[in-house]
Amino acid sequence: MTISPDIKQRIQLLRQQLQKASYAYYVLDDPIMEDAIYDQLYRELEQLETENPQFITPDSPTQRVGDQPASQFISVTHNIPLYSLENAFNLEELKAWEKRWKKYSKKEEFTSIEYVCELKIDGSALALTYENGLLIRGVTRGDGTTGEDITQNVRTIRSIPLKLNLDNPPPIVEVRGEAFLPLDEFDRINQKREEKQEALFANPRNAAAGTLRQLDPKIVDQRRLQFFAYTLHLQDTGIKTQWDSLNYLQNSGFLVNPHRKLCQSLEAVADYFQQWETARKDLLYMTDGVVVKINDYALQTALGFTQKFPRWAIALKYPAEEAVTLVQDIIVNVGRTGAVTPMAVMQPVHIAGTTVQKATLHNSDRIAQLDIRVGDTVVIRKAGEIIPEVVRVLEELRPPHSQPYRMPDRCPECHSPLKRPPKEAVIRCMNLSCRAILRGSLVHWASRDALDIRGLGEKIVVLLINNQLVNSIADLYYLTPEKIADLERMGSKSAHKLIEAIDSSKQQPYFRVLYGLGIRYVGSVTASLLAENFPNIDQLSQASYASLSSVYGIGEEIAQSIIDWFSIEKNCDFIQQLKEVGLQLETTPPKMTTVEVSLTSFSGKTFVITGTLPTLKRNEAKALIVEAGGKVTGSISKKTDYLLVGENAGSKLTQAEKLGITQLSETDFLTLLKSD
Ligand code: 0OX
Repeated sequence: MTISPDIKQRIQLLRQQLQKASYAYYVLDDPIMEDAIYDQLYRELEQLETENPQFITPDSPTQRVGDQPASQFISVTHNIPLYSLENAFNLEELKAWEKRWKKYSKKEEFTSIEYVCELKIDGSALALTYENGLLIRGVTRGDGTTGEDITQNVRTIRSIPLKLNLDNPPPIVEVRGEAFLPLDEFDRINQKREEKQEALFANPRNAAAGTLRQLDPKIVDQRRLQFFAYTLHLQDTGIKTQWDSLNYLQNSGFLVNPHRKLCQSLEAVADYFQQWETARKDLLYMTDGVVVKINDYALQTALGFTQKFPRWAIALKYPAEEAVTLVQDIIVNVGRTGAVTPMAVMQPVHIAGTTVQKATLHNSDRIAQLDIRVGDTVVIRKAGEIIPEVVRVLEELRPPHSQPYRMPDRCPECHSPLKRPPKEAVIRCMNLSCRAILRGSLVHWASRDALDIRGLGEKIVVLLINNQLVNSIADLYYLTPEKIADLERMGSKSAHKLIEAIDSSKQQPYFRVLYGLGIRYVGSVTASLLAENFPNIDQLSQASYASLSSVYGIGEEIAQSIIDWFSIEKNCDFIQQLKEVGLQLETTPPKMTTVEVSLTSFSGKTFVITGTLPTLKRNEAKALIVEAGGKVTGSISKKTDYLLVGENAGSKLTQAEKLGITQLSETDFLTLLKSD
């Protein structure tokens, strides 16, 4: 059969378009094509290539993920060793470094020195080789002299070009940089692992390193690693500075960190370091310092290397986010779903700007894995917005006669037996009348994205329960100012205010009530979907498994969880009580009650996201904004229109407050999106 030249041409065009779209999405962070269109063109290319395999080229977007798992990785000696960086921990040490290299250079005077400042990405270093513009090898750092050939895995990283975007690519070039896992991707992977009862990754760096050493490239492909390029090894070019090499890398199609800065003095370097000490907390990936490099290649060459480090570069590190402390106790916390989470109570320790006394131990598997005991000395870590966790136990410092910790077999609150449901990593209190479950349910009911009852926080909830004023959510609606005025620290004015807030919550829309019920897997996005498809609670309570799971976005697990919830008599009584109280249990046309803004369109609006959103992942929120015509940026400025705020918001919240930028909770955001 002769192949029509049209097919070859079509394949080439498809490839070019898909490459462009992928570059715009993964490197420029500025998509030019809808996902659905990309998928359709991709499938077309895939089919044409299957039918005409002679046209497959290694740089085709279809060739990113290999289908043969490796049996092992081959060791490769680096042509040029990958040096590590000398560390400085404060500005004094930075100054001492400048003095040292100046002395070493033996030059009398330096009129002007330029430094390139780069954020120090906390990931895994890689060396990539391109021959005639094509990626031929990707190798881990290893011990700096020898690494492992992980080309198959490297090819799955979308921000690494398979082909350089250069008209006349050099015969050979080596590019180095850092592969890393964005924080939201790290959270997603750990959440999945928790569901599957697999050991959790302690931090994004370990997760990135572990992923790169996976033998099966399909697994690597599912964990969306990214790559920032920072070193170019290229002979006989006109490039004379680190700054120009970064721009060359960017023009060749690599993702180069946009926060790099060319500094004309050590003072400017110090300013950069101080500025990023706070700002880095809002980045979507982990950084642990700033890398300072002498810009001029000639001076770099003159200075050369010590046994271990280049003399022309230094890592200026931020204070450790890990700290050592003593475990005073191990307690368990019972959440609103009855899930029992063990926590280490520790001697207070200062870490990443806050004093920490408790760290999560996740579940009994993690306890067994750590073998953590009361009296142990432990390393704890606080990373980004992740709650502190115990990374490891320093067993050498364990006191004699310590005993392994055993999870309780009864609920610490209601003493009923705890159970570990099949296929789950957590153990649960199954007593629906447990006070801990009631406390958690009330706090959730009153939370910002549910019924948003201002003034009803955990402290008041505990007082209401302890004084036997509230025994269920419905009881809230029978409280009067007189009944609560005598509670600790509650004057008549706040009593009136709280009762008013509780009363106004009766006007909150149906989907917020649904979210407030706390049905497992029903977050605010799912609650909105349910409210749209089952416009009143009776329809929802009688919905079949088939009709629930036929709704786009409602998976089997959610459908089953809803069925299970409504099959419990106590829950049906609860719904009846809510009806009697007068809560909204059916869909009414959306009203903008929470945010006093009227958005006609998201188009052209700039959003910043901070903190952990209750249900949406950052990239999901981002996708929704972009889809509706808006833009998401990483930092607050006067141009920011909205700040989407979740739990544990960082400094962006303070900045937004200062600039008077409108804040939206996830629910506010979804309400606006719906009315858009
Ligand atoms: C980083 C990073 C690491 C060049 C010579 C020694 C270290 N983690 O972000 N290394 C380097 O540079 C090499 N730059 C960086 N930005």
